[in-house]
Amino acid sequence: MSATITAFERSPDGGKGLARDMPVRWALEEVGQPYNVRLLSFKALKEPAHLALHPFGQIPTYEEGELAMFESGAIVFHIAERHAGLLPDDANARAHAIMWMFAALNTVEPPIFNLTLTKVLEREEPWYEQRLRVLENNIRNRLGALSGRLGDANWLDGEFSAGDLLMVTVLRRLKGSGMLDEYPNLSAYVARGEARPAYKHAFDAQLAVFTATSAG
Ligand code: GTB
Repeated sequence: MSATITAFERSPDGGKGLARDMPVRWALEEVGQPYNVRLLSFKALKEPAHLALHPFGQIPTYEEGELAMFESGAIVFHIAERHAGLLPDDANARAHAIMWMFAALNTVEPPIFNLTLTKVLEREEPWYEQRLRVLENNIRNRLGALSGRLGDANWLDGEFSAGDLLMVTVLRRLKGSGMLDEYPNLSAYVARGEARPAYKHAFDAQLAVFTATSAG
């Protein structure tokens, strides 16, 4: 039975693939699993039917038979555990891939997310520019360390894994900021992720939702 995920009926990013259904779609494409998508309005996110699946009233969710889940990282992990292609068989290599999944979401994403929040919510504050510099510095600290670790490797730890999938997803949020361009190996890493056929299928699928809903 194909899984069903939820996504925005009309994503605020205009189809740039920044909403969190994107890593779930990408993971499903990587492991060759078909899926259905239930599109939700912002209003529907906070209605009882969806809150029963997701206590915080967000996307994405994942339903597969009796199983219902929320949290994109946990969903990607579940997909990676159930199907070959996103986690190595070797126990230590697998542990490393899982470590990179957490590093992406717990260590690299928070400073990037903070910058996004500040740009949206604190633009009018007198200390805005100062805060921006601090947040950008925090991000550069993470990017510098990540860049150093990646070096000239294609992926973070051997073969492409769910760790790379989430790291590329997180780094994509910096596109347009210019910061990623300061680290050519990270820019190339993101480009390698985006060049994967599974990524392209996932990206096109989420873009098609936006194109269809904005046409009418
Ligand atoms: N930790 C959760 C996860 O990883 O699944 C976070 C889920 C989450 O943040 N969902 C957001 C949501 O449903 C959408 S992805 N928000 C609606 C709400 O809270 O009411 C976050 C997001 C939204 C929009 C853009 N964008 O426009 O660029 C990017 C990312």
